[in-house]
Amino acid sequence: MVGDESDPPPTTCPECGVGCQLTRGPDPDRARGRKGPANPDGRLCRRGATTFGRPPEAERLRRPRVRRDGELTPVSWETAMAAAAEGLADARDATGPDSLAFLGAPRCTNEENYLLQKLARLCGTNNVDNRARLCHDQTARALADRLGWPASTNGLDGLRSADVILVVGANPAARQPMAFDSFVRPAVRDGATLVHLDPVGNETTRLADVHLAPRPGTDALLLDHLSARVDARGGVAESFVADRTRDADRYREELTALERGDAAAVAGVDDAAVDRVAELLCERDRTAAVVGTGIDGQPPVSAPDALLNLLLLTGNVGRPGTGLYVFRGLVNEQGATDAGCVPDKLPGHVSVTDADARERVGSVWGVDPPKRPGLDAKALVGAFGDAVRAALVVGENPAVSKRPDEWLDRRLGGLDTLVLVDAAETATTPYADVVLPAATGVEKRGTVTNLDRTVQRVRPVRDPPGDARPDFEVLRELGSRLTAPAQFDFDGPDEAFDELADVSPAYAGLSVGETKSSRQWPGDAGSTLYEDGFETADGRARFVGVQPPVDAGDDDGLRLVSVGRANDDAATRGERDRVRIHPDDAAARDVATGETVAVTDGETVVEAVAETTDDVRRGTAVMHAAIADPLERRGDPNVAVRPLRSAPATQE
Ligand SMILES: Nc1nc2c(c(=O)[nH]1)N[C@H]1C(S)=C(S)[C@@H](COP(=O)(O)OP(=O)(O)OC[C@H]3O[C@@H](n4cnc5c(=O)[nH]c(N)nc54)[C@H](O)[C@@H]3O)O[C@H]1N2
Ligand SMILES: Nc1nc2c(c(=O)[nH]1)N[C@H]1C(S)=C(S)[C@@H](COP(=O)(O)OP(=O)(O)OC[C@H]3O[C@@H](n4cnc5c(=O)[nH]c(N)nc54)[C@H](O)[C@@H]3O)O[C@H]1N2
Ligand code: SF4
Ligand SMILES: [Mo]
Repeated sequence: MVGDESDPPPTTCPECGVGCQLTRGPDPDRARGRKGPANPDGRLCRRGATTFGRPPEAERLRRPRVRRDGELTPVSWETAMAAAAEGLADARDATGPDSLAFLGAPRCTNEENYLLQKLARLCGTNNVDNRARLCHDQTARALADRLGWPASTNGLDGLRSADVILVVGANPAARQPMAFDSFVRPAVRDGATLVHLDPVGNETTRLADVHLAPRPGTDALLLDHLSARVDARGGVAESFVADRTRDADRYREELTALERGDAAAVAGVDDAAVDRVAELLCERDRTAAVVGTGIDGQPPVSAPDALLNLLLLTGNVGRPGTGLYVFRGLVNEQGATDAGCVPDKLPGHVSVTDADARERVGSVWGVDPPKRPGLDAKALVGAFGDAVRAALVVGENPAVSKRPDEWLDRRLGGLDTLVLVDAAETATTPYADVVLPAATGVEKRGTVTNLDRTVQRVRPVRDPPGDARPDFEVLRELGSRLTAPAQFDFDGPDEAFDELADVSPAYAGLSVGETKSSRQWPGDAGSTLYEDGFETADGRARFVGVQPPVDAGDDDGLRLVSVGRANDDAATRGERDRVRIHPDDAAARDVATGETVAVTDGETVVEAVAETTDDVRRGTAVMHAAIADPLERRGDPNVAVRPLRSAPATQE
């Protein structure tokens, strides 16, 4: 790391998955950037620079509390830990280990995540997950199943040498600003072409040469269509496809059956623009793709699989300047899954159903982990009060949800014991039986893994308020109270990291010492994965078939697109309050910019300020997740937008 000797040592920004380096500066409220692999210029985005104020001082938890006579009452740590352990143990003893749920931790370190899943598994259950993971689940599964690892294939610096950067369902210019500014922007300045594939134009589109705005949910079709156009133009990387992939013939046959006009019409895009992108993919040597939350979760189709087909077909995997980047959200979303906070995966992404893997982990843990996969985060909350009787929730706020309030109230209220470890008071706190105050990412020690697999140090740059403690200490203590104490007898995070590296094939060979500078997993692969072969049984990457046709939706209504994250405390008021629609759709509904409108799915009504803009494709209504959530509950993507004018006093 670079910097003055007098500077406090750098830590990793806890605000997003980019993993910029920062430290304390002269102004206690402002973080100062330090050069790191993700922010080589040493700059920070606004969110990173203001991290010390998040969560706000006034909302921080300072004392452990236990519910007594209905009230959360301040108690000593000893009393709180005893109550937490007792509640979890009671449920396990009465209704079995699978009546426990362990949730959260992408805001926590690798070591904390390792302890959380070890605690779950030594308690006898694989019910451990976090919901942030689910936002990128299809992408991660496509990567793991077909290439080997559920992670970005290349390092961020690889984007600098891309000729085409295809951003799909993401807004990195606003959501991962330093990754965008440090790698995408300079690449474009040096001649790379940015293609944005998103129904909504956003900050990222401003730098794009081509914007394809498909109907929401039609990405798989559009991407298959692109592959068909590439194939028709003779742009297939034939020797790569022959030597390094399989099932290409079947896929290419299916592509020829795609009706060109139909595909473009269903996706609602201009076929000439599709041809332009196909031409770019054929003519330029290196294409890299960046994906966000918008491409994921479009069942029954898997858009990430279609994107991976396109990259494989054009030979754009396994070389610098190519590949698929998962632009994850929370600081340690990647690390949480690497460490095994996944209901069907042990540390290092090995399946819980793999007997050899269980035995290998069991030889370190003294007892084999359970073999039956657990429930995912969504299913676990859905089982609260039924099959699940007690939950340990570490840095997650399940009360903010797309589910109806009454449903949530019943679920969260239905647990016998809810133990919450959080840095701040949240909407979930009122349901808790035990609340434990946590130190945040700038107040603790360990490592986190960013969105390009770089493992970096977290160091305390200030003290936690009141009696708040690092999650590591809480989990270590719970582990020794609930399971074999020797299994949680870690001196500190470094020892836990060593054990993680020991049991995890992803982190094998990594030492804590190396993370002082920063190292990418796995092993010696360096920043570009799969240069010599894929991590699959036969070393080849598989094509998957063309996806079934999609229902493009109802053209009468507007299709709701939500952007951002409900829990984003930094979203500006303007961003949160708006519904953005195309001027034609506004005119058809007699809606003007700036006026208050009702957005409704027929049941729920949300008021918003209309903004008309041709950034938004016709037939869509774009809202921030903070206000769109209630509309997403029924799973009906169509909404109506109508003026909410109070009738004027004198009407003609
Ligand atoms: N400032 C700030 N930055 C953040 C966060 C924050 O709260 N504040 N949160 C972090 C977190 S946790 C996350 S997960 C990331 C999120 O990062 P992103 O996923 O980049 O966030 P969004 O802005 O919601 O972008 C999603 C995009 O998908 C598009 N989309 C929606 N439906 C479809 C579709 O069917 N097809 C296609 N192609 N696109 C579609 C939307 O129009 C939108 O532009 O941001 C991280 N960064
Ligand atoms: N309905 C709905 N659901 C969503 C989303 C949505 O927009 N709407 N967004 C999805 C996305 S993209 C994401 S990432 C998830 C986010 O969902 P959550 O992870 O639930 O959300 P956050 O509010 O970001 O973080 C949860 C808590 O972590 C605490 N925290 C911060 N640092 C630490 C720490 O070091 N230790 C501990 N113990 N706690 C800490 C914060 O105080 C905060 O209360 O939700 C997903 N689910
Ligand atoms: S881009 Fe992400 S990691 Fe970097 S400073 Fe901004 S919030 Fe922090
Ligand atoms: Mo996220």
